[in-house]
Amino acid sequence: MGFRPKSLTTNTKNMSNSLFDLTGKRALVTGATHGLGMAMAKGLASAGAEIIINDIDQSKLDAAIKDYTESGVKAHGYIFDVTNENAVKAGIEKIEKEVGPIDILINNAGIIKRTLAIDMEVSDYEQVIKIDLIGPFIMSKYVAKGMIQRKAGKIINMCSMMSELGRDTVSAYASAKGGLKMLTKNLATEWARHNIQVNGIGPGYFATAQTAPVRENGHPFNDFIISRTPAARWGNPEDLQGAAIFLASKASDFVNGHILYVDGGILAFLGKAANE
Ligand code: NAP
Ligand code: GCO
Repeated sequence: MGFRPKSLTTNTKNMSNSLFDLTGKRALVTGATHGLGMAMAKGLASAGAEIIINDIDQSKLDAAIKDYTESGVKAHGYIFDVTNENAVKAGIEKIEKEVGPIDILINNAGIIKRTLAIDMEVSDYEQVIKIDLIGPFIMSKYVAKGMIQRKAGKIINMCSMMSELGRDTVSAYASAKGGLKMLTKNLATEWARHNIQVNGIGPGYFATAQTAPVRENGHPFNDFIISRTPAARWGNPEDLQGAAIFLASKASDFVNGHILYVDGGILAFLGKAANE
């Protein structure tokens, strides 16, 4: 048998677990009062991380903290708008003072406005870009300050199928998510030297409040997405937990600027003729 490092022969099971162990790590997930953010936060908690969540709505935050507690997850909650630089700066200072240094940041907060470009108000376009692209920049800038000092950190940006593809009505969102893909790659190149890994997760189509308008009540988009997805289903938020744990853990210490698509095969699939 060829050379096998001692650690692989003596405690492979323990070693593989320690690669994904987040015990002692603090994770901040923005917009995590429900949906994909909550699922990923609970996933990180299952790997041992201490959870900090953010939102802009106090009543949703209070309800979410109750949900986390009932799920056995002790979550700290903080209210600030990710597009407000002063609020983000103050929020991160408050978190690092009250909870401790942030080791993992998931830039999850986001909105979508579905309007054909020709009909879209510039102000609506600007709002999507502000929350979905400028927000992650502001968050990353202020969390990275401490990570650079500590020479360690994990930043994960929530990209999208629309980081790669377009479709009617989502031009603002695609612009933001396409930009977020490139922001991820650029921050990765600037901060890798400080042992900060910046990567993205690109979900396919997931069953959350954000997609409910085009998924429920017999909307034709529902059948379309199921036909366009080789896995023939919408994603469940829990389907993202493994990717989040991987990109938040030691297992991804040499992964930089990567967008990990969790899409049931959509991006791999050209589609098929109607009568095939
Ligand atoms: P969601 O249900 O719409 O949740 C978005 C969260 O972001 C909400 O908690 C919202 O808070 C929060 N938020 C919005 N604006 C904010 C701001 N300015 N500051 C702080 N928090 C803010 O979305 P989701 O489906 O869970 O998706 C989460 C992320 O994944 C988004 O970035 C989305 O673009 C992306 N994504 C989703 C899918 C999908 O199929 N669902 C696929 C690919 C990517 P309030 O509820 O209080 O407004
Ligand atoms: C839409 C959907 C998508 C998903 C997601 C796909 O209207 O096309 O909302 O944009 O939210 O981003 O990855």
